[in-house]
Amino acid sequence: MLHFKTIPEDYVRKTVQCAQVALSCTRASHQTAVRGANKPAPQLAALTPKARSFVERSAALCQPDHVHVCDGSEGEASALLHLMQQQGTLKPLTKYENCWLARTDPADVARVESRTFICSEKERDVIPAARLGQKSALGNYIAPPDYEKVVADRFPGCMRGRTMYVIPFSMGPVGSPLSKIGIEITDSPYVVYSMRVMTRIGSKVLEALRQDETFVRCLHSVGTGGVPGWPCDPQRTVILHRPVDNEIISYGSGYGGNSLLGKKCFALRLGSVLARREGWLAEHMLILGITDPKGRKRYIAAAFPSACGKTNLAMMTPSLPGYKVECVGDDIAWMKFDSNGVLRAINPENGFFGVAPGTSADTNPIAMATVFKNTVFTNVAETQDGGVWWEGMGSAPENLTDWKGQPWNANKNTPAAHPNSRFCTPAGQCPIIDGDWESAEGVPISAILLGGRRPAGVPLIVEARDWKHGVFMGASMRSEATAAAEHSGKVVMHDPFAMRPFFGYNFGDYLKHWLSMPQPKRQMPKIFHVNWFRKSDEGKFLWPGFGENSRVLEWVLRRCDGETCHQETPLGFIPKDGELNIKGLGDIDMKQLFSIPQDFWLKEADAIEKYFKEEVGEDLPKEMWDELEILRKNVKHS
Ligand code: OXD
Ligand code: MN
Repeated sequence: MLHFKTIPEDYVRKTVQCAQVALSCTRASHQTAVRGANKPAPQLAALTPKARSFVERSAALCQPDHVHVCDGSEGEASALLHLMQQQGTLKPLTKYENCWLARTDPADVARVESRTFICSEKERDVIPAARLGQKSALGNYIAPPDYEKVVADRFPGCMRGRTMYVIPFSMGPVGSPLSKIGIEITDSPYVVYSMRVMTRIGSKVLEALRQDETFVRCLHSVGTGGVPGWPCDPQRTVILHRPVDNEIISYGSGYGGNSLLGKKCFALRLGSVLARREGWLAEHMLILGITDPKGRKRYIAAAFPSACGKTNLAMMTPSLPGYKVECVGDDIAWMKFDSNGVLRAINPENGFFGVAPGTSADTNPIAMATVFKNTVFTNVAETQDGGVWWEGMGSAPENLTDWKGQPWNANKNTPAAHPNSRFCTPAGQCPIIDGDWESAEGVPISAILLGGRRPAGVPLIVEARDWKHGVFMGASMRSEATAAAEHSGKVVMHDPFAMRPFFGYNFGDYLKHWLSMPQPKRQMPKIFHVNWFRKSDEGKFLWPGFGENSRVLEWVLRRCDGETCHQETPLGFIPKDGELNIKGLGDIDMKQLFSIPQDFWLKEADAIEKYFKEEVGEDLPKEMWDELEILRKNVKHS
């Protein structure tokens, strides 16, 4: 809980009762109204008592000049855009409709995992037994007194001279039984505008709050420092989560993953805790619908680490004739078994915060058809005619301005767009958005894919023998590091369930939660591990990927239908010879693509054992040790 004991009461009254707040640039829609001492400003009167108390305490702590409760209207959005242009945060991209370019401080470009903490009374609530008191690869723990201190060192008075925005937001369609509500308080108009894209915000959420007062408290400040137009405090950035109090506090960064608190902080870290408590799953997964040539539609959820192609798969244009893919979400899935035993998923988000580099008319034509209106681009390169460019989009136009605002010199070997540059775009304008993407009950999931970037040793697709084996596949996932966080180099990292940066609680308990899912009368989705990224000894990709991945999905669907198009291997089931449709693909080295090198897999089993022992220890469910032994035995006898 936030304690604001040192802030004088009359300050709260002054700020909150008298400062009906205003986007300083608009007069018409947001006039400052000075009210009588006992009357709350109308905006604050719209808040439920708990929400109001959160706002009042935050105002007392941060001491903003104004408080503005966001209504989510178009007028408010235009006022924010106007303000951000004045402040130098955004510039219009005149080539497109309602598109904007933001350049961050070069020190504020990615999620900061090393400064992201989960707070709980007991360290073991957060960190598996093997790493208690030490650095853990599966999350950072912060004790309650340290948490309080971090807040006390950063927040008092941090919004002086600024407006404090109050954003009521819903993760998931407003009113769905699977959705949850949060209130983010921030001093960043960029965050407000982006939250408006990425979540559902405003009056309709306040209305829903009146039915059920529960919400997650999210407090964010960009802090002081940074460059003109992009205030931030990279040296002192910190992202805190306190699940027991439904609280998230973030300081010092405006970058999406650290500041749009509905996304990673709420939907995954706090979400995973809520999901465990309430018996559902909050996962780092895309959701797609796929219709086969017979017109049967199924939904698939898929977990890949950041920047491994989730958006591409979610918006895939299938190369196989007669197939159609539709997108429900590209990053996060909240899934719950319904009363008929069907696993139902919603995308809690309302937009795509996608990695721009690598997105092109070849790799993701649907994303290209989505992002050139109503979008905020961050840290991409700018073309002379008011457009954008990034590596992988096609050949570079003349006279580019790079992501730092400098003329780009192709010979200098620095990227024009930052590798983690992003588009933030409304999901509803995706041309293949699924008809049921906002369905209150969620879409039924038939299969779950897990995967990562594995240049060596790991076959294109392997089906888990059963749920337990699938959980082991998730627990032992590894992938090459990408630019989405502050890691460097191409090191292959363990990233269980693609959730490594996003666990809200002890990973051993997370696995137990997954293992508890099968119950009588539940229809368990099949689980598969995929790897689009295997390379030949010469360093060439063995599989074309992108739209051709529909061939792999076709096999997945056939397996879901119970076809015996599989064969057993030491790792699980792979397509029987001739059963993966590669017609028309030319030269595909299926032998290498599906080979299971014994020495590689014995080493992999050792690496998994080391990881389990050193990172999890006695919190690892016994079932995982059993599965590891099965793997090792199978590989030895292969
Ligand atoms: C993301 C990430 O932004 O995973 O989705 O980093
Ligand atoms: Mn992600």
